[in-house]
Amino acid sequence: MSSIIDAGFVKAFAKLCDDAYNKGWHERNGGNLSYRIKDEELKPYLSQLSFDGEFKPIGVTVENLKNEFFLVTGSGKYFQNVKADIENNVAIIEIDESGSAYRIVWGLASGGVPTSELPTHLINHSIKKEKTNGLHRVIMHSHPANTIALTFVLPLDSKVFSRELWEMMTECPIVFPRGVGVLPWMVPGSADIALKTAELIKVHDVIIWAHHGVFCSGADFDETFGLMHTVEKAAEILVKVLSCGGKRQTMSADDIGSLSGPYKVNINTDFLK
Ligand code: 2HA
Ligand code: ZN
Repeated sequence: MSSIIDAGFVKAFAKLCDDAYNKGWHERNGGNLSYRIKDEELKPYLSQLSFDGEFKPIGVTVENLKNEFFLVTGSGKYFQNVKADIENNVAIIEIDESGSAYRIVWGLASGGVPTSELPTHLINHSIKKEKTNGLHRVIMHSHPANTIALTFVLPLDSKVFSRELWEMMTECPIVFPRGVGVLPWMVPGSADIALKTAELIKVHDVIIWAHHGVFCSGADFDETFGLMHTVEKAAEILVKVLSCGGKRQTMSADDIGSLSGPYKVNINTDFLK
């Protein structure tokens, strides 16, 4: 039987870590990634998991995630190392029957615990599972430089950020039609950042944490990486535009709104006023 290391979802997880590291979004142990594994993906490998570990409290209750399995990066682990040594840098965790505790069933072979942002990831998975009827499975947190830079110069307002990023590239309103949510600086890994992010993720797929990074949700690895990439590229264009003395012309609110029909997306009209 083949090793779980060769499973398609494990390889895709490692590829995302490697690609995101190569983009420069994951210095040192920065960022974290989680994936809600499909039953049929895990089934062939159940005999390679170990179910004798103790359940530990998550710190929050995520009822609709009970008995689910997640592949998650380890706390203090580097994205840079995931591809070469997946077994020591990531873990598969199982959520218990109550949705309030987890245990490691595979990975972190030489010790360790899941990402410090685990409660944030799980609360937000819970909301996205409900809001997308189970479609969204990936949550990614990165430290992309241009998006972070903008949190020092733009007002920390979801509408302002959404409009500025949408205007930078015609694809943007199509790729993130609900816009981005923006939060002020908060302590990473805290209950407060988890709950405030959860409020915004009901509406948006992308949340910008001021002076820290980006938190985003998507259906699969390609889509989630692509979302992070699109946001960060728009931010890079805006940094260049501001460095060149600012906009001389741009897309109007009407231009942006006119993309909804042909591209069959529902662009957030609250942000077009
Ligand atoms: O180091 O990025 O937000 C992991 C993080 C915490
Ligand atoms: Zn971070």
